[in-house]
Amino acid sequence: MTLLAAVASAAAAAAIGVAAGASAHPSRGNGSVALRASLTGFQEVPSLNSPGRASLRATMTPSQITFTLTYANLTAPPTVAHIHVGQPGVDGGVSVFFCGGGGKPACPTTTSGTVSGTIVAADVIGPTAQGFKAGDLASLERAIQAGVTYTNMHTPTFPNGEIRGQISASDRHNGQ
Ligand SMILES: [Cu+2]
Repeated sequence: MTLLAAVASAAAAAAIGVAAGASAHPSRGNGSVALRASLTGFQEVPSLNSPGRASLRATMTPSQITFTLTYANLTAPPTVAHIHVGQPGVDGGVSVFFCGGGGKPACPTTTSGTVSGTIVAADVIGPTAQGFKAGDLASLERAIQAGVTYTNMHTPTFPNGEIRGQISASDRHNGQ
């Protein structure tokens, strides 16, 4: 390779690098947002006395939410775990399921366990009564960013929800 060819090659590589960078999300690294929630009975509406606890850890990008929900000491195996749209202290409608409905697998049959998976636009069912259309992941993600979504887990003991936690979002380049 001549010197000129080497210079041209390096310039081409640099141009490709710039193009690749430009195609990513401009100001937020890879565009991922770390989500967290800590679920307790006290955060249910009204507050409940449950020994159950859970921790949600998730990573949100414009196209999907990957999640791990780790829970312990529920009074019975969970029937459903999902995300609702609602501000703290208010019950809202369901948007997407982690388990027990909405096309997701059944929840574990144990009172302590882990549920993990990925949510995409097709998993979003609403809540239509609150103006969230089925399949509209972008609107759900805006609600999550605004702090007006929560996760809860239901059991036969507490069919309206045994433990609940508001979801908080923080922008991180590595998603953790
Ligand atoms: Cu619920």
